[in-house]
Amino acid sequence: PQTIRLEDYRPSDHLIDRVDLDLRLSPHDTRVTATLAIRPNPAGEAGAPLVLDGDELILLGLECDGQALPADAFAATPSGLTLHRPPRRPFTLRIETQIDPTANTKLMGLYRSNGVYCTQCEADGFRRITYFLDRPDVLSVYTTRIEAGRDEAPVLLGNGNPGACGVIADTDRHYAVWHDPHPKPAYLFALVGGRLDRVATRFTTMEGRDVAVAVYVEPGKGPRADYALDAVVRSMGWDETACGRPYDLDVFNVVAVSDFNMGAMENKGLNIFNDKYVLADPETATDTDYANIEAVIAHEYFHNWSGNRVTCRDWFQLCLKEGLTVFRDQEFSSDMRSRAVHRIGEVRTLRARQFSEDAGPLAHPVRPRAYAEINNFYTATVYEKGAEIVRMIRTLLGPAAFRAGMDRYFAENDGRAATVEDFLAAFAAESGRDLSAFAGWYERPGTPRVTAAGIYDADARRYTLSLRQSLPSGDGAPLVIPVALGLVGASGPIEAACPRVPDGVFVLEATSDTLTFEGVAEPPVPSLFRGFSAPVRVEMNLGDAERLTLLRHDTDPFNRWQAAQSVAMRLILDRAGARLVEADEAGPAAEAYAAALGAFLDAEALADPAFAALVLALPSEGEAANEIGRDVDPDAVHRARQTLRRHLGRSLRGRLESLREALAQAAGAPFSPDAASAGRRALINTALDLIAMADPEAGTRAAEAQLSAASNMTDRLAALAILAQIPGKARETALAAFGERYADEPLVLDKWFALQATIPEAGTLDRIARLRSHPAFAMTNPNRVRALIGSFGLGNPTQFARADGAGFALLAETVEALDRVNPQIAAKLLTTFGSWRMLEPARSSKAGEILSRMQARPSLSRDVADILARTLA
Ligand code: HT7
Ligand code: ZN
Repeated sequence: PQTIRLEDYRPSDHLIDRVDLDLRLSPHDTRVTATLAIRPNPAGEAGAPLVLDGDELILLGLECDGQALPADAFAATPSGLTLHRPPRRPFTLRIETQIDPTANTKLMGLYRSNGVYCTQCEADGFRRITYFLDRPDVLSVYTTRIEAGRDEAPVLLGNGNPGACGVIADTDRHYAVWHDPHPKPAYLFALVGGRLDRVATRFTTMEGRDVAVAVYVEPGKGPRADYALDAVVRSMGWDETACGRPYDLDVFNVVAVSDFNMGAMENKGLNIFNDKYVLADPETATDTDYANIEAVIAHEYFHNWSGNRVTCRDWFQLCLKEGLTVFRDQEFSSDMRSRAVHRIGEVRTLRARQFSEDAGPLAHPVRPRAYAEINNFYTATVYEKGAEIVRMIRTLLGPAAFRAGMDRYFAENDGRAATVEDFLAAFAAESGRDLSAFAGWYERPGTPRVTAAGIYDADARRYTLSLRQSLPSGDGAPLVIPVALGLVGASGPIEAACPRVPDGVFVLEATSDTLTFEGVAEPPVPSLFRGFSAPVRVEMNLGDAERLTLLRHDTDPFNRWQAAQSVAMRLILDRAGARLVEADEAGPAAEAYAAALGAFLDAEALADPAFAALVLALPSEGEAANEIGRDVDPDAVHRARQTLRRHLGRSLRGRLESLREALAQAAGAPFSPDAASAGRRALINTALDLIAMADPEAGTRAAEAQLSAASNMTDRLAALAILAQIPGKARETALAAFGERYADEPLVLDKWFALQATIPEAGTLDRIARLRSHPAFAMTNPNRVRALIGSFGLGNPTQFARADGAGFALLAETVEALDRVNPQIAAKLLTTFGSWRMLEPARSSKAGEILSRMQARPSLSRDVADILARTLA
């Protein structure tokens, strides 16, 4: 496939100022008439042909300034329309195309989800609706007329503000016109038509604009949209008060559909969502679902400024909108919930998804320099590491200069398609800082490593800390790394002087540097990268006792949690490395760790249950594998982690049982999804999980009791997850009952599929084979595929990477079958092979064989071929 390179960027030779669309919706034969006001771009090449993008289009008609074009004036194929000699002045092109939304299983362009017409145009789906300059630096004002059967699609929605609407005389059809005054790239175009229920409210902006806010969902699901609607209103308020960004249309609509490739889409004034990120009630949604809904609703809404008002010049700049908007939604969620707890969650996600991506064959810079298929670059690196870069800018500049830089960025680039350079220039101008060395974060793939070493001179009361940075790619200038740090002693934080650490932040700009702290009265433990101030791996030779000092006394909650994680990680790695068997004793280091956790729980668990639940949770098997880095035996990692869990459960059992009792009383009724209540449930369920590890019989009884008494999905699913880990009749009975109870609840069935796919037992492969034939399983529904097969690849390391290769084979078969239906989701599934080279030789050679066999198959999609080529490179 053709490679597109950043260095080849050229402005478009033509611009399209206005787009008038007329769409006559019909299940198999939708007619689209696009009237485009085109003019030569002064910044492009004069007299160049007009080359419009298309994808699987049928051209029915073409006129230029009202005249049919002679056959030799143009060339049309399903994938493009070229006018060889377009007028060298403004002109109007009228194009009629025919499309089949029902046959569109790729879910890009116009398609039908459960009978609802909807669109997905980012990154390049608009060209599946009409021929167009489908690139983000061509901005146009759109007017859209949508026509459909009144019965089939009583609700017709478009971008912008509503205009005329009415019935079409003597027919069963009606129409609605929408006008969006804000120029936008084609990827932000959207329409929806269908039978939908509406929940609505109003919001008055800081500028006094009265906005009608609505959420549309499938009939009967209205009550499940209340939480999302409330999240929209809170997002609108937050963007005003925290960032000074008001909304700019008279309506803001959100629509939830069941078949959707990603989480949601920020189309101007008409956000389209995966059901999963809208629908919630206590019976069907977990606390995590509620938190995700809040975050994704906010994310898409915040794009209205970071992405829509200021868009991207080209797709290499994707992080400009995605990294920034993730940062903005993280800040929002931190303000709505516990900042410390949220930060820990962000970092767990980053490490699980982005660090592993950065360590494998799919590693790429936050701003890639080349791509074959842009849909494969909606990655954790662009999103999550992109957000960390924005966070580092704030840490370096401080909140005031950061806010001024953001304001300047929005003001200078409003209505423009911008670049990363425009973004950095705004902060440089406001702060007076040269950010050119910092820009390396956008260009260099791989997770930097910072190695620290300290020497304490008791006589001089001096502590010397040296820091050294290195990147996997080795060569190149050092990065600019903000290191938030402090010192902690046996009895609490240590105040010590170091002028190079103003406001607790040192900026590491050289490959190595040394800091000297004076007036240090006792041996300190350094608390480095507080709040995870940079996306790096930190290496320091600290003993468990020193780390547990941080757990006890650090003022930074993130590093308190990190300290417990580091001790647990070392215990897991030591066991996995020695390939100890399960029966082996946990050992004195594990005893000390459990004792420290016990003391921590006694002192703090009831005051902050959410934080306590995180401190109790061990690093995942995936994280441990990443830490090992080579020759990984997933079975050894699994056994090591299980042994530590069992040991914790046994050591802390009494405390965990008392905590469950105390918290259950505090939890009370009715259910509320707020962060404090969710935190109590998190600790109750973490405690039960450890108790069940220590005593599976007692755990089974308690989980069964919780399952039948639970008033909400969080507690019910947690109990089921615990039962699912314990082989036997109780598990099978519980799984069957749950499946029956929620047979008509697709989002709950997804949880049920996912839970079974992640059982770490040999029988899981057969179980998945059975579930693939379950009537509710469908390749056409991305959520279902992600639930069953994606969860298997990502969340079941011992079975996915089975020594006999059967797990890899199952994944590969699914990718091949899915590639014919939805290549984008197939390619995403294939990324689960990203860590294959890290496995021990027998397993990695099995994976390599299966991947090579797939590569030899004819007619792979560009999406899958691209991931395969990079995974095998
Ligand atoms: N900006 C949106 C990206 C997106 C997308 C990309 C490719 C294919 C399908 C898609 N659906 C949504 C989502 C976001 O990050 O806000
Ligand atoms: Zn986004």
